[in-house]
Amino acid sequence: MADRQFEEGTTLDRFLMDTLADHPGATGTFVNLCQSVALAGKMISARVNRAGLAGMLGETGEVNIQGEFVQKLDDYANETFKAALVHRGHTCMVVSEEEEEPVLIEERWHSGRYVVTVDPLDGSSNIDCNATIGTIFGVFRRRSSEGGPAGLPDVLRSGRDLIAAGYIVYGSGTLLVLGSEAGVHGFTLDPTIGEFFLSHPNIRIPDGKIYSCNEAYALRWPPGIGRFLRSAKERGFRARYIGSLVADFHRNMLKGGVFLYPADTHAPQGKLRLLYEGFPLAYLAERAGGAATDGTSPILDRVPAELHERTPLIIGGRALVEEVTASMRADSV
Ligand code: AHM
Ligand code: MG
Repeated sequence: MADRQFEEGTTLDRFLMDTLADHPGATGTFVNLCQSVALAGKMISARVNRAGLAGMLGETGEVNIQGEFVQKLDDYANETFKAALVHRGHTCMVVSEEEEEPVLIEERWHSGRYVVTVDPLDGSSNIDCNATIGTIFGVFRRRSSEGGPAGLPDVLRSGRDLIAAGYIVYGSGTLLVLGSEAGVHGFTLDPTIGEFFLSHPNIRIPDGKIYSCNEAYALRWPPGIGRFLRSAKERGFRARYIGSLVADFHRNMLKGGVFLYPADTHAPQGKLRLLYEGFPLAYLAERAGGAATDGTSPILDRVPAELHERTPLIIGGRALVEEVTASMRADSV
């Protein structure tokens, strides 16, 4: 079905209904879930666009489970996502980068079919300077029986179990990229009418000569990363790094290249989170013909032992990810 052609300009709703038609017997619950995600995305986009005016810049004064200062917009995005997901009956469990524990779902919604992982506002250190930020999400089908509450085994599982993932970038425009078995497609928000329209059908990561990493940390990295970067420079690569994973990843999805956030001597497990960042983006990369590894094995083969588990992340075009991973493996033989 990934090869099916969708017409540019199609609304997100129409696209979802068309893909639903490919699944006779489907109940439309997944469509409802995607509509809830899109609604949350529109609300966050509106708030991001007038952040400087609405007194929404700066920190709340709280520190989150990751030990990072919570920005007011982090808080707003987290609350908005929770509100969009927990009262609709499609979702039995939400785990958020901003929440220590899974979000509590009322008993009457326990029958929900899906589990959602979300980084409500990725790249939030960029908020105050108007650089691109975004939301990242992943979707599992629950494996516990519907009716009772979901539990940790519904989310501490292989990334291969994801059935969909996506992100929303709040940049010069707002774009929702959705990956599922129907392929990876991008929808641009027309803010004048509040509707997402298909603008980037069937995204495939092209070959590209871009590397994206925080090279200020190079002295702390494994030598294999340094060898790759030297070779990339000799081959005429360009460096692009915003410091907002979702924005760096999105650019590389469209232009090719590789994003690297390796483990280092300060962060031996890496910085990025497996459930909220690694899994969803790895799912999208693979669906778009790319790859993602932790330097040893494919990200999607990992099984997190805890909600906020971190991971090194090498992600982007397949050939480049394989080249970096091979270079890192050479260090361990
Ligand atoms: P966040 O989810 O709290 O915003 O943190 C993750 C961000 C990523 O978006 C980005 O790739 C990385 O942290 C940047 O880290 P660094 O400043 O160390 O380069
Ligand atoms: Mg993040």
